[in-house]
Amino acid sequence: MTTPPDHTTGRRSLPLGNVTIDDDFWSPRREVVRTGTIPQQERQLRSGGQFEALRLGWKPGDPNEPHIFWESDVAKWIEAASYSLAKTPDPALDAAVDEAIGLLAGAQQDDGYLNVYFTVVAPGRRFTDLRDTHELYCAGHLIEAGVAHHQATGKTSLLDVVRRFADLIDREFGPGGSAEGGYDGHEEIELALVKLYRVTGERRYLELSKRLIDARGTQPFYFDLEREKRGTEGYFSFAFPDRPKEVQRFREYTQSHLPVREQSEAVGHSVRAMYLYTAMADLALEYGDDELRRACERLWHSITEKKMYVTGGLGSDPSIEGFGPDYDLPGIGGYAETCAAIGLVFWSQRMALLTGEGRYADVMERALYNAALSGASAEGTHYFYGNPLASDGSVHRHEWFGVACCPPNFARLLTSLEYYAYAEGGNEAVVNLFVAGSAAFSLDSGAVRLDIATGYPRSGSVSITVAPAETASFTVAVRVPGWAGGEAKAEVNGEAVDLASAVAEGYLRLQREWSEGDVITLELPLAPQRIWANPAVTEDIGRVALRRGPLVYCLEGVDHGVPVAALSLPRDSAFDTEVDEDLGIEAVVADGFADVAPHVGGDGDGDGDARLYRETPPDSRPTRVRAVPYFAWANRGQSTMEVWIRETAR
Ligand code: FUB
Ligand code: ZN
Repeated sequence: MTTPPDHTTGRRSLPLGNVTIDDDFWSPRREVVRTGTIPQQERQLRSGGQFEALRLGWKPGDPNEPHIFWESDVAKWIEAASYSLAKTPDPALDAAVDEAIGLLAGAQQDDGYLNVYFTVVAPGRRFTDLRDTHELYCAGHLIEAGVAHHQATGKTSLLDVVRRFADLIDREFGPGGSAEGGYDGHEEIELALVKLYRVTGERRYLELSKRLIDARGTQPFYFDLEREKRGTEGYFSFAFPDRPKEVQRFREYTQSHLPVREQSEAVGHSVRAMYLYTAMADLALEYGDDELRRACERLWHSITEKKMYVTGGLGSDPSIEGFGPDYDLPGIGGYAETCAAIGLVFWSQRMALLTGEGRYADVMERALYNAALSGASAEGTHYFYGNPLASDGSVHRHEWFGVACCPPNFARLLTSLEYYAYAEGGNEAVVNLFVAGSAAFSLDSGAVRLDIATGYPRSGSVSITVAPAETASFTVAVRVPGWAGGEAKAEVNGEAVDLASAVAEGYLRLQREWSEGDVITLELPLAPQRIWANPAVTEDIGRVALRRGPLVYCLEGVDHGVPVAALSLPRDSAFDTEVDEDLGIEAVVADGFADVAPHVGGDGDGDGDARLYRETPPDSRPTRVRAVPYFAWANRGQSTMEVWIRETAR
């Protein structure tokens, strides 16, 4: 296992091998990914042609033309499989990964170039349509896979391949290169190059990332220049026929309307935005670049105060798979792509590392436990692309997609949860997520292990046993989630800690001399909470959402005899919790009402008044309203669903 060299400033996440996860909530889900999701995705990639295309055998006229995204699907699968292999040896999976890497190596051209589409479908057109054709997006995913595979297995087979490709890109996008001054239409490679730098120590990869970031949005606009040079509109003109007329909108679509350092409002395609902002935060940390950091902070404000669903979902406008105007957060008809929530997990983690502020990890937790986790079914083989906050009953997960970005993204997130749970920096061990298991830190004062016991998120009790190699003075920083709202309690070795003075920037910072066996306990309040949206979100006026700890809840028709739109919850009704045996987690229940058509004749036979309009109000019948965690919805058949519940005064 290779540990990234220490040439970063501030905090960094722990290497995967330093973290063990043995957790009632996450371990079964990760096992499902290992035994169900990863094999299913391998089958899809084989039967769909993604593996086969790498043999470069496709010829004009053949069916199943290799698609411009395909390497990214294979790469994300390799990345997920690598993380899985790092934890659980599996010779068959290892062999399948080696086979895929062998195919990639075979598809690589002598000069290092690696992209099937531009090798067999559109040869001679490399780097001529950066805006649309995802060349650098695929390259970025390949680089991430190469880094993950090397870190997980110690092998360099894929790392060597992607380094040669990155070297070519460095040349082509550098002075005198064919794409000098260019950058990608779908950001991804920028964050990947930072990873490549960290694993190789080669600074030119970091500098290339910064060049791509700084070129973006400068004038003259590169995408205009390349179009003039090319003489055609670009690969996606069939999907965006109005693009030539909506110049600003489509510059925003790729976040290339302004230099990134001048951007303040999150606009355009939300997955692209997340990958871009992640790289900006990475670079802000690596270079100590305050201007980039301030841009990240402004964009953060734009998203979390005006554009983020309560689940951590992003993107309300399906026509661009991206952000709508401020406060535009429709339920039905919204988008909230799984990849965007995963991207928000990435960016939040980087912001937490950059700033040391817990509010960023709060959002990471929100996106992880809700909008990202809903992306796959309980059995790990069906997926959501969009994760809407309401459904008329027509929404369900799919086995695969023509553009299959979300499924392997989900797999790589769950298999690399280790990276998000902890961080270290200087003499501080940081706990960001509450996941049972252990974590080994290398602090200035020496080695320290933390053993975490918790039933989170089903229970709010977290016990952290501190085990330094020898008694030493250092800080353990434990995130106290913002949602705990001052109700959290903590003890060290049974003695109460005054959180009012010990919590700074969202972390309980315990600096003292620690000895083996010292125990920190944190008690987080898990009583269900009501949440209301700013009335500027007009769709949510008169509605309330429910949260229990990090989990946002929703109503599903399957739990009620009526469509969920008929249900309402009085503002003062008390909550109970009960275990949902099917879902294996607490449901929240309360007394509410169901609006039904009045009985005809009052004979109680259940026949409703079928007239479309009437002069009398509907019957509002007392009913038990039952909410389940959003991530778990659509696992019990198709039915209606709502996160934002109609609220009544009484
Ligand atoms: O374009 C590549 C990926 O496909 C995007 O990130 C997703 O939004 C989907 O369009
Ligand atoms: Zn996706």
